[in-house]
Amino acid sequence: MSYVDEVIAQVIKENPAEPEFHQAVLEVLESLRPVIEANEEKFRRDALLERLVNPERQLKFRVPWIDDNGQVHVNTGYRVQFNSAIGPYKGGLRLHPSVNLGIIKFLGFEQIFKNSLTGLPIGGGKGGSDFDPKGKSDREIMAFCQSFMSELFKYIGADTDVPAGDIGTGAREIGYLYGQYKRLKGMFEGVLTGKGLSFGGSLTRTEATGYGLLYIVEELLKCHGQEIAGKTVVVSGAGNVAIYAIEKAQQLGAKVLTATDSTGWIYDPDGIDVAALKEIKEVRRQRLSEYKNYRPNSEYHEGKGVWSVKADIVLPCATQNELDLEGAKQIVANGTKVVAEGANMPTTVEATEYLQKNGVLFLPGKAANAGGVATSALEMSQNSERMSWSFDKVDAKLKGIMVGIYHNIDDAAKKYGLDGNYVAGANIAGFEKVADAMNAQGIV
Ligand code: NDP
Ligand code: 2IT
Repeated sequence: MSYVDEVIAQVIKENPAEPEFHQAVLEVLESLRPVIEANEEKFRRDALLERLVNPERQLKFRVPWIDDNGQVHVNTGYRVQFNSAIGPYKGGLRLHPSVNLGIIKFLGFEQIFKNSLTGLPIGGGKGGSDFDPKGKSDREIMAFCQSFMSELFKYIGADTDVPAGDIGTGAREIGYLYGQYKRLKGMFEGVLTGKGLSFGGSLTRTEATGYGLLYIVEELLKCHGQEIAGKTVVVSGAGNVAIYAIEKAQQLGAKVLTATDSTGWIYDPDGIDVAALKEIKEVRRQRLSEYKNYRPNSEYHEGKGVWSVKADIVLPCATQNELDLEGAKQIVANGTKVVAEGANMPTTVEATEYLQKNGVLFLPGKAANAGGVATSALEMSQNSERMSWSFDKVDAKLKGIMVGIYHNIDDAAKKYGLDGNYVAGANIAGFEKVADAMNAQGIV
C-alpha cells in the first residue's frame, strides 16, 4: 500500500464517527500524492503525514452557564491546537449546535494549509462549542462567553494560540471573551482577533473574508481575460462572510442576486440591498424573511434551492457541505464560470469533482477565504507594535495577499502538471511550507 493510502486508512480507523475530518484529510492527502510519492521513503521514515494529521493537542471542557430564568446549562467547549510549525495556533471559535470534535478537527486541519498560504507566520487551530447563540439574550451570551473563557484562558496567549470569530462568533462574542481573558490574566495582549476598534481591533477585519474572496476571484478572472463588472453572482449565507462578499462584489460592478440563512433564501432581481441585509442580520439579528419588507420586488423561499438561480459566479459562504452534487449539476447547467468558496469546505467531494470536470473555475476555501485569517494576522502585528493601521493600508495588504495566493496556488498546480486544478495547487503550496518547517524542527 502507498504511504498516502496507509495514512488515510489510519485516519479513518483511529477517528471513527468524524466524517467531516475524514473528508478534509482525504482531500488534502489525495492532492499531495505527487509530492509524497516523489520522496516517499523519507516522508514515511519521518512519519511526516502521521504528525500532520494528529493534532499537537486537543482540549475538551465543560462550559456551565445560567440562563435568564436561573436554569443551569452545560455545553461542551473545544480547542484543537493542530499545528504550530510556522507560528502560534490561529483560527476561529465556532458557536453552533452542530459543533463536535470532528467538525473542529476538520476546521483546524484546513486552517493549517490556509494559514500557510497567507504567507504569514500563523499555525493552525480551531475551537468552539455546541452552544446555540440564536434567541439568547445579551446577558446569556455574556454568561456563556465568560464561562467558556474561564477554562480556555489557561491554554491561549498572544504568542501561543490566538482565537477569533467563526459561525456564531462575531464582534459581540469576541468582546465578552476578551473582557474575561483580560480580567483573569490581568494582561492586555493581542490574544484574540476580530476585536472592537476601541480595544485593539484592526480596521478591515470585519470585511476581510468577504472582500478577500472577491479580490482573489477578480485576479482569477483577470488571468482568464475577464472582469467582475457586469457579472451576476449567487451567494449563500447571510453572515459575516456573505455580507461583505456581497458588498465588495457590488462595489466591483457585479449584481448579487441571492443570500441564504438556515431557514430560507432570498432572490432580489435588482441586486441585494446590503444596507437592508446588514440591518436585518447585524443589528436586529432577524430571519431573512424580513428582507421582503425592505424590498417588495424580492422573493423569499423557505428551505434550500439557491443553486437553481442562474449566475456567472457562485460563492458559497454559509457552511460545510451545503453545495452537493445536485447543486453542482444545476450550476453547470446554468453556465456558471466560477465557483469560489467563502465558507470552509462548503462543496462536497462529488460536487467539486463535477464542477472541475465540467470546466468551472473552482477556488477552494483554503485559498479563497484566507483573507479573514490573513487580516487577523495583520491585527496581531498591529497589537505587537501597539499601532493601528488605516483602513486603506490594511485593505491594500489584504488585496496583495489574495493576489499572491492566487499565483502561488496556480504555480503549484502547474509545477505538478495539474494546470487549473486550484484544489491541488492550494493543498500542495500550503503543505510545502509547513513540511519544510516541520523537517527543519526535527521530530517534535
Ligand atoms: P456567521 O455566523 O456570521 O454566518 C453564517 C451564515 O451561514 C448565516 O447566514 C447562517 O444562517 C448560515 N448557516 C450557518 N450554519 C448553517 C447551516 N448548518 N445550515 C444552513 N445555513 C447555515 O458565520 P461566518 O459568515 O463567519 O462564516 C460562514 C462560513 O465562512 C463558515 O464556513 C466559516 O467557517 C467560514 N469562514 C469564516 C471566516 C470569518 O472570518 N468569519 C473566515 C473564513 C471562513 P443562520 O443565521 O440562520 O444560522
Ligand atoms: O475559518 C477561518 O479562517 C476563520 N474563521 C478566521 C480565523 C481567524 O483567526 O481569523
